[in-house]
Amino acid sequence: MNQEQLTTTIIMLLDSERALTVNWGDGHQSLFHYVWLRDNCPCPQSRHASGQRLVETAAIPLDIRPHSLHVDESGAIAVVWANDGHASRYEPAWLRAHCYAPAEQARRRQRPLLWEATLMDRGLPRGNYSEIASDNGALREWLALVKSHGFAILHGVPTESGMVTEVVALFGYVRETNYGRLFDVKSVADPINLAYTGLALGAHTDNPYRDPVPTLQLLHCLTSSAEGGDSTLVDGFGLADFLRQEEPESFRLLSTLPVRFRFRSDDTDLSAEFPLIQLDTQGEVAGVRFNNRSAAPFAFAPDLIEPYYRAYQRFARLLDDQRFQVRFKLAPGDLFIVDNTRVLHGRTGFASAGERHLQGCYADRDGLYSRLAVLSRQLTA
Ligand code: NM2
Ligand code: OGA
Ligand code: ZN
Repeated sequence: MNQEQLTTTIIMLLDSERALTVNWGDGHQSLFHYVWLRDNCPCPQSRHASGQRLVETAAIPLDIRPHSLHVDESGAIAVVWANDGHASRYEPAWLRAHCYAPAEQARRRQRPLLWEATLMDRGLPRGNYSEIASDNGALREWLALVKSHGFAILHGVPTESGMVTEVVALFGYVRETNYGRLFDVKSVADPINLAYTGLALGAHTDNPYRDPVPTLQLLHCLTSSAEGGDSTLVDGFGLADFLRQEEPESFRLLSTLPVRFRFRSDDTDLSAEFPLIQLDTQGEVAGVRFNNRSAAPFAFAPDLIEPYYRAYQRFARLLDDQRFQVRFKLAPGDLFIVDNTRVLHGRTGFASAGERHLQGCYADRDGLYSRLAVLSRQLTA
């Protein structure tokens, strides 16, 4: 028997008052509570053909117990429940895949692939428009790069207006905002946003003044004859982890104190308040919001103002540090996509001589991940 088979082979069952203990062929032990097993019975009365649950979770007696329980001839666990005689059958591969032992959950969790400037030597995540538009395998690879790295570049996108939304259509839906379905990023007179000037933009996430924030941003280069305007990207998760190691107190302040962000124009007044570094329930970095030009005046208890400025400046300087930055210059036909909750983007300033014209739009990551999952399902079937 190979390792794969051992992990889904039941060696021994041990039933106690509230739960079933399963010993697997590879030595792992799982605990499955009876209430959990009944809740997750896969039979057609308990699960609709759509995959959605029919069991009324709230109606399961918390002290539910099996009347009988054994491993059947096919290796599955067969249970008849004492309270109502309902029969359930659980495939070992399904049980193993859903074992909730913390170590097993950690093993299954997909960690992002953190990067810094050295990613430029190893090669940036790239794809080609004509390939991803015509070949699902290539599309899957490119979307997987977006998921693992939090960004990817795409070459060969026709330099026609609106193509950036065609790229989004390959995996999801445009998120329309006050800036439009798509927006032109170029230097204009009377700009409503510093993005529409030739000024350098330090690494930032877009629209932190919005809740929910757009989780993806795309920028497509149509024209680039001006000097400057290089793109910079920083892995906010990597940087936050670095700060946590170097200066735990700064990390604590940035991940707990909320900062308000605002954007106002003639027709818009947006405001949202979040810590710059957001943590998940495990204490892992789950999101970054940083945009110096749209942060509202800090409003903390007086004794926190100076410590907060120290932490903020440390974070901002690290964002500016070449060690963490990936840098490239978009040529006409190039596009990049960023996970706007993880990767910060910026640009160097550009000259007024010549022309620089990008088109951008927002989209959401849930749709991209869904498309990636469906492609992976189809291509491995
Ligand atoms: N633009 C390019 O989030 C921001 O305010 C950055 C966004 C104006 C849509 C610029
Ligand atoms: C933006 C932005 C970068 C650039 O429009 O949000 O950050 O390269 N632009 O112009
Ligand atoms: Zn931006």
